[in-house]
Amino acid sequence: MEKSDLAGNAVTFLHDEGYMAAFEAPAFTDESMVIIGGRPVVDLSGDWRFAIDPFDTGFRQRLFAMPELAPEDRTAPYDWDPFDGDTVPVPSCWNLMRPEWFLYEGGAWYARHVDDPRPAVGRAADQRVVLRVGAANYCARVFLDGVFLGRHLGGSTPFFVDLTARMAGGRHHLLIHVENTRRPDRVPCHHTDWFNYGGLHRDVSLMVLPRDHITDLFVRLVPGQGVVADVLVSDHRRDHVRLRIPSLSLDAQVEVFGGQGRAVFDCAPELWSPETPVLHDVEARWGDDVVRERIGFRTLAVDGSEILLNGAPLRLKGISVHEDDRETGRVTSDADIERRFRHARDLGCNFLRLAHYPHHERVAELADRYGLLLWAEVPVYWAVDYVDAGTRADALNQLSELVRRDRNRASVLTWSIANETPDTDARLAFLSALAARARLLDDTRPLTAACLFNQESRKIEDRLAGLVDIVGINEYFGWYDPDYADLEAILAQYDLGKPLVISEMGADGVAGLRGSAARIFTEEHMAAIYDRQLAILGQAPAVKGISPWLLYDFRTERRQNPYQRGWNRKGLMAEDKQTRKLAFDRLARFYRSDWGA
Ligand code: GCB
Repeated sequence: MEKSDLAGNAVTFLHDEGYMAAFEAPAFTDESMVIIGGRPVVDLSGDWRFAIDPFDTGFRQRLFAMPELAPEDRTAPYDWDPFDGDTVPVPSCWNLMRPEWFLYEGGAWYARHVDDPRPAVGRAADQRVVLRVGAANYCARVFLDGVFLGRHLGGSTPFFVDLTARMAGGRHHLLIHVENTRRPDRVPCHHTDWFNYGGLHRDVSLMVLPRDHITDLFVRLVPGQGVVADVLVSDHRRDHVRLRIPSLSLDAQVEVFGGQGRAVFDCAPELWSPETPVLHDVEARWGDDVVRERIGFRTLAVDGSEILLNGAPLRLKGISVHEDDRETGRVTSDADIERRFRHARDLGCNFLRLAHYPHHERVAELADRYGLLLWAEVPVYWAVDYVDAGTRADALNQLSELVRRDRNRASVLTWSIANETPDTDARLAFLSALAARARLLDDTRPLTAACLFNQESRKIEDRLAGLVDIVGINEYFGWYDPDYADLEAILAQYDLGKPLVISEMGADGVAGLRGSAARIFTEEHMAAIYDRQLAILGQAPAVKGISPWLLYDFRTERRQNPYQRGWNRKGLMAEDKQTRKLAFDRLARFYRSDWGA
């Protein structure tokens, strides 16, 4: 019978189905986040050793703890060697690395050596080493030198692991187990309409920090107060952080005590807007540590049914986007993001809905620079388990990580807490907690969600609308729902007294499939739906924004008819991100009409 000495229990590991119990805690959460703030990082991108592990053999047999040996020096049999084998680049999605991994759902091991990045001499003892993983879908477990350090849940937000205690000079072995199993108690749950890419799909890096360092900085303009700065630091003693904003001639000391401090400065910075995306250099300095941010100051408010940016009513000319690429999956780049922005601009957009999970942090950084507004979202989508306490904690944490990561970005207009979720008491309690968390972490932005409308009464009766400031609805009249009269009725009866955004509308159309507008999946049919939709939406005073579904065709396992073949075809452009469908120009024309003026 098979044996494993590493497993510590010889043959019994074969009979132990509780083998994961030791790997569920501690959890890496938003509490361990550290703002990068322009500090240098050691980039761990590049080739890592990689092995899929569908049966969790690495855990069952504790192969993660194998000592490093050359293959010819090993004497005991083993099923996987963390020091040997295939490599894949990080970041990447394993699905696109090998055809046989395309639909792989389960666990996989990433491994590499890392050198202690602190200088060998001098003040190294005073410095901390923190691992930052940009995103790993969905659950990541981190091991250093064969020792389990903790796990993170959530596939689209960064997490941080303090390695200091285990990294005393020299070379170490870093292992990250990533697992993308869809489960009903996860966020999103096991059923979505986007591809379940697995892996370390964003950058992994090491940060070296002084022992005393700034962990967070949140600087924004608050109407009636001025510039408000919140600083979090790693120590609880009473001290001062120096804050400088040269463009405002501001050079001040912010008192910190108990790990935090707040200061309010009565000043009137030049304002950020999509037309004038002015950014200000902000610097916080505490002892040896310096954090630098570029921040746009603007005010946002919801007044009745208007969204006000710097006091002026705003009309959101938007487009929805997934973070998806034919070649790289969820892995994105500045070039990819900038191409997305160019196409949005070609449409005449000032707004992007980043569906349905937090996109790469570079999106908001670049949107700040280019002057685009963003809807940022967490994947509370469809049938999440609204009862399970662990699921709620996971959703709250993903929201916290998103808000804390991006709240300094002027481009982020609104946090979206849910998409098309059922109106139950459990869901309402779950989303009330999320709304409260978002408001606690950020006092400057309206909240939104894609709410449901009642098909019979043709009204938005979803109780979620009461929790948010901007009401979103996804509607597919002309496509899933036949009767445009229902859309007209929903708009005519809208009386919630809050801005209404059509967060999705659209239709599938196969690029190059031309024919009668009566035939579904043709470009003509898709364009005809846009024409009718835009004619109706353009007449509805309640509608303050539109973000049709969506810019590019995207991969999704559940769409398998001959027109789709694994792709959602509602893109205004094909998945090559070049070919425009007829509907592209229809939307571009609409955004340049009186409605968009
Ligand atoms: C929706 C969902 C979106 C889907 C889309 C569709 O309502 O929010 O995730 O991809 O419809 O294409 O059906």
